[in-house]
Amino acid sequence: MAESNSSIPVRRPAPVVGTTLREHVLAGMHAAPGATGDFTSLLNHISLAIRIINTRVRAVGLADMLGYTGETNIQGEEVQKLDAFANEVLLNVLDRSGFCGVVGSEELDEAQIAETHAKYVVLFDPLDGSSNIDTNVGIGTIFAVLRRTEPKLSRPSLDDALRPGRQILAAGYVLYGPSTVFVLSTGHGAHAFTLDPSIGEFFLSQPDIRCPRRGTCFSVNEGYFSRWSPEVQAWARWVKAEKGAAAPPIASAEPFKVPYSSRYVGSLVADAHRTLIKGGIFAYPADTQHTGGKLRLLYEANPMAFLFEQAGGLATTGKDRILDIVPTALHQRTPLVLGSKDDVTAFQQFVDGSPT
Ligand code: P6P
Repeated sequence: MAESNSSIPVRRPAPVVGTTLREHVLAGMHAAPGATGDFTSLLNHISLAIRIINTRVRAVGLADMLGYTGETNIQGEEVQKLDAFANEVLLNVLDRSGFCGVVGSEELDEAQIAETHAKYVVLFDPLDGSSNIDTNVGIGTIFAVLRRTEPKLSRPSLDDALRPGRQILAAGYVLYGPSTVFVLSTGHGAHAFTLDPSIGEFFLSQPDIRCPRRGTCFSVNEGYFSRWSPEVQAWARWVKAEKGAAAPPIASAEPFKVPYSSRYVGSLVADAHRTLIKGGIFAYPADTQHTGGKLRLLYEANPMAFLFEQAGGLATTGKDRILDIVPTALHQRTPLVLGSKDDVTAFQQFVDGSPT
């Protein structure tokens, strides 16, 4: 697949269920004039890394991969053996691809800057939700790809990575759940591929995912209720239809059905995937412990925001569009509210009272 030149109309064949991921990205390349095949090859390298990680995730209890390495990463989190393995696989495969000028990982203090004029930036969380590994709960890999602006005229630098998420070329996540599902967007819709482990191939299983305009489920860690702002607390009371809870001033033809159901796994990829497919809202707001939010902008919030917008959903800080944030640091954090248009808008009504 290649970056499509938005000024040239591209004819993309409608995705067909059963198509392999490889065929899907190739079709994108053929539909994009002037494609070099580099982007296609990069995505295929990412798919290879994911299939290697998946093999180890599926046997984590048998391959002495449970537990911790004894190290702590820049986030101040204990590094699980599987975190380190997934990180190493992605770094090695991307390095061998020769396409990455800059690589940023949740597990690396600093971005890796290539000596070449390679034209892509890849940012990833190699294994998100790893505190759930030992309890066999869904975990995932999240990544974003950007194209360096003038790859042949400049040497790679961190600035290539510190760009707003609206400039993302491709983003995806993999949920290692009952099946291994890879959700990918290259700017032409969001599509889910399911791994057939018997042949190690991803097959298109949910083309053109659309996040329902409104859902019936909210996903937030309510254990932190006392840490939230009064406005977020008011939203939390409303979604549960607590007595006397204020309703959002959202002008909506259809009244909201409250109380919502509550679902929270504590693994972003699992909570986000459910929200993308079923609708509703996921929120990790700022709180007194995480005054700038907990989730990382470049390799968690931005890829998720790109995918949700491609599927017709919204992704904000509770106030501002995630994809418009101009990053200032590789590991900066952000509040994240994503999901169905109406549900995210209702949240926003509580937080900033902005008119619809
Ligand atoms: P909490 C996992 O550690 C993670 O980074 C995300 O995957 C998840 O959404 C969030 O943190 C859970 O955080 O504070 O609710 O445990």
